[in-house]
Amino acid sequence: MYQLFGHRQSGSAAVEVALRLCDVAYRRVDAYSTEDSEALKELEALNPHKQVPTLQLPDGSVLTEAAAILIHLGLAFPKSKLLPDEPGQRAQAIRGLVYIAANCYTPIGIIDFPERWLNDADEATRQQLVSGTKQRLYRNWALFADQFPAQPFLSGAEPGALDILAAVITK
Ligand SMILES: N[C@@H](CCC(=O)N[C@@H](CS)C(=O)NCC(=O)O)C(=O)O
Repeated sequence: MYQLFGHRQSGSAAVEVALRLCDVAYRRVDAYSTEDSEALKELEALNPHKQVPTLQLPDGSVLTEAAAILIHLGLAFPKSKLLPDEPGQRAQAIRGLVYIAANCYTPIGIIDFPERWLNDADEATRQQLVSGTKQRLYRNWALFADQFPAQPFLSGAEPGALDILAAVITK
């Protein structure tokens, strides 16, 4: 069975939606890096970043990185329609997933944990980093909207992994 390490209101929601579209059995383990628990120790053993989503596959192997997990599920379960069948559309969907991971998900990690990116900085300097990163994040979403038109969905005629990740990460 799949085992999804996740947390409410986090990026793991995208993987949970995808697992449901794949119609596979999974168990969700609630864990978050700042909340000490047995589940967190279990998560750290699988993913030293202690981040969610982390997905353990039925064969015991571990997948991290939301975009990679969604691409894997889309390829492994074509009937889920997570990825478009047509190669050109599929390439654009994969590009969009990687775009979100690189340009939108990463800045959120800086906004949530600015102290990880500045050694010995005072609060005012941290807030400056947070504010600059937020502006960059909004710009990156605006450029995403320009480059990935909905037709009517980002994934084409039906909603897919790109729609799911965009919906979750914008929230
Ligand atoms: N590169 C990872 C980022 C995952 C991530 O930042 N997850 C957040 C929750 S949305 C998290 O676990 N944050 C806790 C931490 O970084 O300590 C991905 O693309 O999946």
